[in-house]
Amino acid sequence: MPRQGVAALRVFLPLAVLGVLAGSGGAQAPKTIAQRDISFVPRTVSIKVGEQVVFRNDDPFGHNVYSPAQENIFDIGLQEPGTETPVTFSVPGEFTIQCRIHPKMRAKVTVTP
Ligand SMILES: [Cu+2]
Repeated sequence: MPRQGVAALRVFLPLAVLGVLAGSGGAQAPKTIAQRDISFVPRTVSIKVGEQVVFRNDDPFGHNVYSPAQENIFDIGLQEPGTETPVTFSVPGEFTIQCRIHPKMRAKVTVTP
C-alpha cells in the first residue's frame, strides 16, 4: 500500500507542476499558432496576460520561432516538424512573432491585462 501511494505521487506531482505552468484555473485550451506553408496560421491571436500560445510546426521542415521584443522575449530554437511548443506571455502588449529561418514569416500576439 505505501508503495502504491508513492507511485501515485510520482505521477501526480509532474501533472501538478504542469497545471501551475499552464495557469491552472483555465479550462480553456491554449490558443495555437501553426506554422504552415512558411506562414503563421492564424497570423493574429489575442490572449490574456499569463496565458499561453502553443506554436505548432505543421510543415515538413524546421522552423525557429522567436520574439524580438524586449518583453516576453523567447526563442524556441529549431522546432522539428509535428512538434508543439507552448510559450507563456507574462507582459501585456502587442508582440511580433518571427521565424529566424524564414524572415518573411510574421504573426502578432496581443496580450491584454
Ligand atoms: Cu520558418
